[in-house]
Amino acid sequence: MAGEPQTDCLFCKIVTGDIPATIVRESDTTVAFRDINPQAPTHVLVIPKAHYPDAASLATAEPGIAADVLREAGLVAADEKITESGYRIVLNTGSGAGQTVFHAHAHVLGGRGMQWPPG
Ligand code: D5M
Repeated sequence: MAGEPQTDCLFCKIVTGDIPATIVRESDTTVAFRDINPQAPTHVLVIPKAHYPDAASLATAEPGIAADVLREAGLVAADEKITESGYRIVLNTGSGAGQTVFHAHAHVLGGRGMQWPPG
């Protein structure tokens, strides 16, 4: 069923604590933890506790939780003191765009200069 935990999902296992992660924030609906392969001095992932394969399907099914993910991303940036220098929220969607984990997640990246367009 949509939103239910998936036994083969890495991020569902982080939500349940079956796989360890460095958690930096938690809300009723979301968890934020440090990316295992950081691409910037700050690189935190914000995920919904409910399982949806990507951000668009989350926003369609649970727009309130999608908004929670964005709010928490902003709060991570504030905690990490990167709001003034600027930061990037990335929602890779589909393997062609670089998505490797099919549980919705927002990357919060900051603490260094950024290029545009992204690679
Ligand atoms: O991003 C998926 C991200 O998930 C990628 O940047 C690595 C990160 N990752 C993978 N496994 C872990 C664990 N166990 N802890 C923390 N971070 C992890 P994507 O947009 O799908 O490419």
